[in-house]
Amino acid sequence: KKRVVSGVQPTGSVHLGNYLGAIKNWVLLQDTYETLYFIADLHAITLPYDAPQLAEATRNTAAIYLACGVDTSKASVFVQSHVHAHLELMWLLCSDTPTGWLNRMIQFKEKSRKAGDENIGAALLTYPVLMAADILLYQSDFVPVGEDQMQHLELTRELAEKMNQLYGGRKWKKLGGKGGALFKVPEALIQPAGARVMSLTDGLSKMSKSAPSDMSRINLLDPKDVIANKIKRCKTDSPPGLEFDNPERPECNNLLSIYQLVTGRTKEEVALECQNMNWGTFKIVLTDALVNHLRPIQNRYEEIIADPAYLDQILSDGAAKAAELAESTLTNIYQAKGFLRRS
Ligand code: AQP
Repeated sequence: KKRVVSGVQPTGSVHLGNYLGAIKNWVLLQDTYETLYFIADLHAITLPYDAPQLAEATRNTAAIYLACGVDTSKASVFVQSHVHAHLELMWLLCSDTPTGWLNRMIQFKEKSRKAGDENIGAALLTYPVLMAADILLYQSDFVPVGEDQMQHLELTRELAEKMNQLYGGRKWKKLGGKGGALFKVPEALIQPAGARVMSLTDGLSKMSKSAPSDMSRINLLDPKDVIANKIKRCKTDSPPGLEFDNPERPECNNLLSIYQLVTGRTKEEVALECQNMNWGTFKIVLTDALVNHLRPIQNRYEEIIADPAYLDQILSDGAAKAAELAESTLTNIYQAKGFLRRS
């Protein structure tokens, strides 16, 4: 089976964008691919964060994966920091990553501008190298990525090629290795259309954990009345009827897309159903659809979080499995970079 690796950061609460853009697709992928889904806690510390909350947020995010349907009989679920190989490989990759590549990253430029100079740790700059390590460590074939992560995946691919060229093949063989490529060059697994969920208060920005207003997102664990209130107050417009794909009506397109994704209907069906609806009616329909879709997830989440021993076991099994898969890549890269072998 081809291998897929992905993760979500335990920063803030998981929202509808993370779910529709990532976790919901993971559940489909686990039937076809060998899948590894991690909670990206090491990535979560690249911007100022709240240390006393990190452990709990990590557990909660793991529980959300399971509640959304990630099945540990098919997928490995683990905490990134529990598999030390991620950090080791990152350092080994860092020495061959030109800082110019990192300075070019749009996300680095944007996040550092927002955070202010004094808050930018070196980890924000090296974040894409850790992401490359997450992927290359497992010789992943595919990485499900949204548009926002395409540039980082491209850097991962360039880095894999560079490492293969610098240290792989005959050079590796001379050092006692098997030769050939050290790293598989991963491909992007393009997300299904419509999976970019936009903010409820601005149809041109993506729904995001770090947006200051909670009114801009639906969190997966929001209770019914909170969802109803957020939808009631979300940004709309005045033209009659509702339609997809009108660039003048980004909020309308976003809310219809959300409706389509949570009801599982086709775009044509939704377009037909909503073409003559007014906002008042649609908001009630959308709220019901969201509440109904999220209720079973929220119920499962409550069961999982109430049983810490079960969750601990899953995370421990997942980390053991991942560490085993990671070991051979790590051994190979230490050897190819000329390190003295541990006896
Ligand atoms: N709005 C979104 N629509 C679709 N997919 C989204 N993702 C995030 N926002 C949307 C996808 O969720 C996965 C995990 O994201 P992450 O936790 O690594 O961080 P992120 O991409 O930075 O997500 P956030 O929630 O928006 O956090 P901040 O506010 O920190 O930027 C990824 O697959 C991502 O594509």
